[in-house]
Amino acid sequence: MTKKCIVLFMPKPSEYGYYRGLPLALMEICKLIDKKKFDVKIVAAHPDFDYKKEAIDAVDENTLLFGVSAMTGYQIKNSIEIIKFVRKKNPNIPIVWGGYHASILPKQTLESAYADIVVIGQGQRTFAELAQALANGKPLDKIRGIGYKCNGKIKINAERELEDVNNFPDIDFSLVDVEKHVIINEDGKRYINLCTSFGCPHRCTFCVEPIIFKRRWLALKPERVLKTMKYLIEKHNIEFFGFNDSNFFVDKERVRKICTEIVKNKWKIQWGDANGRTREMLMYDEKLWKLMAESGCKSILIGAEAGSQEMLELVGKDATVEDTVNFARVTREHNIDVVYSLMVGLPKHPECLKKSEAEKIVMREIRDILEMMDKSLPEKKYHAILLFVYTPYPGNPLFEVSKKCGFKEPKSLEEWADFEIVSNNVPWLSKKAYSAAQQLMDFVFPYACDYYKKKHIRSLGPLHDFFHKTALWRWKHRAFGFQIELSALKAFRWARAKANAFKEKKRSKN
Ligand code: B12
Repeated sequence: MTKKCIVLFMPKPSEYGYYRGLPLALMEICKLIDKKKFDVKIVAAHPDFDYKKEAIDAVDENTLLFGVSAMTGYQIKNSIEIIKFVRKKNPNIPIVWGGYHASILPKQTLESAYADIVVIGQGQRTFAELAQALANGKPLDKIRGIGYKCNGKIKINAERELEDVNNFPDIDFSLVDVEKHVIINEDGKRYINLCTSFGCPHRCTFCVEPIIFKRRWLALKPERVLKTMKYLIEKHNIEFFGFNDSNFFVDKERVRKICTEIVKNKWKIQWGDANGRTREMLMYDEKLWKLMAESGCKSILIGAEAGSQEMLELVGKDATVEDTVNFARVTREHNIDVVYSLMVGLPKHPECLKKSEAEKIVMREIRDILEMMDKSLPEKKYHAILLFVYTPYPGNPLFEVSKKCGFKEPKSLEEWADFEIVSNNVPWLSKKAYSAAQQLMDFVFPYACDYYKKKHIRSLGPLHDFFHKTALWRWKHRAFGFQIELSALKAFRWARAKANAFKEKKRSKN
């Protein structure tokens, strides 16, 4: 009998942006799939592939299901675009959605014509059971952790308990062309992404993790992490590991063990882009910081979020402004770079209902953030500061506050597909406040910091130096009006995006 084929698609994160990293979610859900019984084809929207053609070509009469993974926003749009073609080719193939968006809003996702089944939350075991049931024509009502359509009605089954991730086998890297997902980073190192833990024990009110993982943190044992790293070093000559974990640093003994073994094995690698928490990591002892640096830790991503205690409390950060300042000092001492992630425009019911009040709050948030960063990096050597305008993502407490403040939530999967992080989604942000935030997030921080320096020099040449100086000047003088550099950059980006879109259109026509 011919083997049934599972086709899985990882969409693009934004219209013109690609994610080159490994499609880890799809590789994770194949861990318990019996390869003797099923073939698996993973298609990732990658700039080097004609991913639309590949996904559609992969579908035939032998396809068991078509699965997609999506976070809220553009990934939904890109998935629907492909699903339309799949439906046209064979309307009987079950369409399975997984990932954060479908997990938060399973019923609403199933209300769409483009979804037949959703897998809610952790997918490894649920997906294997689902594939087995579909292949055997068995009913789906006993599979925990899914929702599905049955005779036009939506059914959401009993929840599935979170399972220890050490129960699952290692990732099968033969599922993808790993080389295509190796990125040469700014230092010329062969970079790959891995995820070694899932969830986060904290309670940030803007985050989706407490809903999906119920504040649990499920981590692979150090031996398992090291085994995978060893494989990638030996087989693919990986020199930099970027960790996608939501919080890599929860268990300091796990970190210690991983770092100790890296040093002991004399692996010439670097690692970083790992998410951590200031308060948690300030408890690390000096020996561990030294060990981390020695093992090649290059960068840590910190959700610093805000520059005032009031806002930190609103987002449930359980950390102080001083924690951010102290964290900057400790990491500087160990020569580890920090990527600070910050937000402005948080909803503060009932103040947000009055736009003039909201504007004052946002301007104060901006001032507080700059003051905090000035204190954190007194020598003005900035690595990376990522500023976001707060965007309400479904399912968390701040999303509910946002609704009270006048935010109109999208009401269907198709509406969520158009939900863009890059636009001003919140009604309480006045034009003036949004414009000041934009000046900081799109010009001042990216050009004052070193993070994008090489990339900017490549695209702008000597003009980068001029932008760098004006960015620092604007920062120092808090001068956010008259956005001449930003307007020039926007025009440049617009032209580049149009050229890329044209190239992509031409490619899919061929
Ligand atoms: C890497 C990453 C990205 C990449 C893209 C990744 C990609 N593959 O396309 C980039 C950097 C581009 C990105 C961008 C953004 N991201 Co992001 N990102 C991540 C991150 C750090 C890792 C994703 C990952 O690989 N996880 C590992 C896999 C194994 O876990 P998983 O996805 O949960 O998969 C499991 C289940 O969900 C399920 N499952 C998943 N897919 C499927 C599919 C099927 C068919 C099935 C059955 C099951 C299933 O099974 C898996 C195994 O249990 C996550 C946080 C995290 N740790 O997950 C945030 C996260 C997904 N991002 C998030 C957000 C908000 C964003 C941004 C909107 C904003 C921002 N500030 O970063 C932008 C949006 C894009 C844009 N317009 O630019 C949120 C999503 C919230 C939401 N409501 O969707 C997350 C959860 C971070 C957070 N805690 O808030 N992101």
